[in-house]
Parts: sequence; structure tokens; C-alpha cells
Amino acid sequence: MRIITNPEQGRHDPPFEIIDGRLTPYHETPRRVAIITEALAAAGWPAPETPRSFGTAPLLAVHDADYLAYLESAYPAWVAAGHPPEAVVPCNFLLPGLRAGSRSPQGLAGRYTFDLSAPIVAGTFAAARASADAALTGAALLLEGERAAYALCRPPGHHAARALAGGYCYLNNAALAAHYLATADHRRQTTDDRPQTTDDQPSPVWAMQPATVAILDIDFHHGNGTQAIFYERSDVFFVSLHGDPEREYPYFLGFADERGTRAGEGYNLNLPLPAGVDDSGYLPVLDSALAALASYSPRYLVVSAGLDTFGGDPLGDFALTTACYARIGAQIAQLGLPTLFVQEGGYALDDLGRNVASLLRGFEQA
Ligand code: OKP
Ligand code: ZN
Repeated sequence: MRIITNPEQGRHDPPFEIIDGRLTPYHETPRRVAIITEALAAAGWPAPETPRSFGTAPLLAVHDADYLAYLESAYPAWVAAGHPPEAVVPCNFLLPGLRAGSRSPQGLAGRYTFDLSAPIVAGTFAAARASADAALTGAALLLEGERAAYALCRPPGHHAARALAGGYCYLNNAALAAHYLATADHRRQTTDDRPQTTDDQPSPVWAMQPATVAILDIDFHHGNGTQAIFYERSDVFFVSLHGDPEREYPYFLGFADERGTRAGEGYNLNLPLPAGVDDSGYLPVLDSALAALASYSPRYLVVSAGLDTFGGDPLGDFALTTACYARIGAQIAQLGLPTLFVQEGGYALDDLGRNVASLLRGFEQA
């Protein structure tokens, strides 16, 4: 298993976040990478590799140009306007019925952010690019024939949509990797033998055509950004197990009836779960997710690997154990697909390293 992480990721280190109205130290801290790196080293993995630089082109395939320009300029514009230097955080949001015109730092923040959990500091854009490069490098390794790679990304990505930051996420690392894999694979095949779904002929869910890439999102939180990016596409199948949005963040997406639209109808599967789910409740649902995934015959698998399903996690209400992650890894390995693990959440810092090691070891030893 190739392991990739970028020291530049550490430049994103916001001082605080606001959770349920309370100012709280930022959970998504650079220490997470140090903790995971140390645990992997202790478990015998070689030191992580530094990613290649992919530049802006792959980012533009998934994110809007005006959003990327905003992420890059937001902090200096904010400070130049005399706002507090701690971080860019919106106070107002561009909700339906309001107008998008304001180019002020506050107006732009409210337009390109959907919650209070995506503060922008001086190093945020550089760190987000570095994190995206780690995921894209992992994707490139799969195209070059590697069986598996682990991109130790942070900031994470699965809440970020085409032009929206939120939930600690700015650039959608897993989506960037999945799109890179899907399009490289399309280019590689001069004639695709597999029939494609079209808008004119929506496939019934019981007879779907293959997808090139599958994304399995096992973070505790629904990957609303990833879902949105691929919602109308049939080349990327998205399946997620997560806390029911009826009670959990991100609240406004992640329900079971979201199945994709147009060409993407049938290529999205949400499996919301109740509070307190333990190993024995989780693993059978994972099995059904993997069976659904296998039925799309994807050529590549991207795993949005969040470890905030752990029993001790401060942001999740599931009860998975460290041993469960090895079983999850082993189940994923049974698919036999070239697999890229992309780090998402996981905030139980005392156990995070062990849990990642368990997941990757379970995959490797299957
Ligand atoms: C990012 B990832 C709940 C506040 C939640 C944001 C959580 C972001 C999670 N009251 N704040 O999916 O691990
Ligand atoms: Zn999460």
C-alpha cells in the first residue's frame, strides 16, 4: 500500500470553530496527520511519500473557476477589508430568495460557504491544494497499476461541492480522484464496449449499466459534496453509510430517497443509520453497500475513509471498535478492485492512528 501525504497540508490550522453556537478549538487539526503517520510507522509501514503537483486543471474539472479564485483570494481580501485576522467566517448565507451580487469579503464568504465549519486562514488554499494533490497522486498510482494507495489528506473533502466549502472541506479530494480515474479510463478506451445510460433512456434501478468508478463513503457524516458533484453522472457510483441526516450533520442531504437524477438516476445510494450503531449493526449494512457497488462492475474504487464512526469520536454517535475497521478493510478488499483510500474525518485523537492502521491492515491482509 503506497501512502501519500503532503507537509504543506499543515498550513491550514484554524484557531476555532463554532459548534451549536459555542466557540470550540478546531477538531480538524494538523495533529491528526502526525498522529496517523506515527501510528502507521509504529505498525511497520514505510514513511509516506510526498505527492506530485497536478496544478489547476484537475481542480477545474470538479470545481468552478470562480470558487477556486475565491478560495485563493478570500483571506487577503478579508484582512485588507479590516476584518479580524483569525479566520474568514461568514455571518450571512446566500439562501434561496436572496441575491448573489455582493463582492464584499463577507458577501463572497456567505455565497461560497454553507456552514460555520469551514474557516479560511492564510494557508488554507495552499493546504487544500496539497491535500488534493495527495488524492490525485493516489489516483495516478492506481492508473499505473498499483493495487492500493492511501492518501492521508487534510483538510478533508467530502462536504465540498463544485462551488461550496463546509464541514472542514474546501476541495473535494475523493471527487477529484474519482473524476481523474473516470476520465483517464474513458480516454484510455478508444471504444467502450459497455452500453452507456442516456437521458432519453433512464435505466431502471434493477438493471443499471456499469459505472467506471465507485466511491464508498464510510465517514460518519454524509458526503453531501461528493454526492452533489456526481448526482447527474452514471460513470461514478456513490454509496454512503452515515448518521441519519434527520438527526445529524449535514442535515440537508443524505436521505435514503436520494438516488441520482437524469443520467445519474440509480447511481447514488444513501444508507442512513440510527444512533448507537455498533460493529454487529454496521457490518451487515456495509455488506449490502458492497454488494450494490459490485453490481455496477466499477474498474476503480475510491473510499472516503472517515474514522468518526468510532465509539469514542466527539463528532459521531456510532459505536464501532478498532477491530471493526480491520473487518471493514477486509470486506472492501474482497471486491478485488484497485482501491484508493482518501482520509476524511476522525477526531478521537487518542485512537485515530490505531483505527487507520486497523483499516489498512485489514485491507492488506485480506
Ligand atoms: C467533517 B467530516 C454538529 C457540528 C458539525 C461540522 C462537522 C464536519 C465533519 N453540531 N460540524 O465529515 O468528518
Ligand atoms: Zn465526518
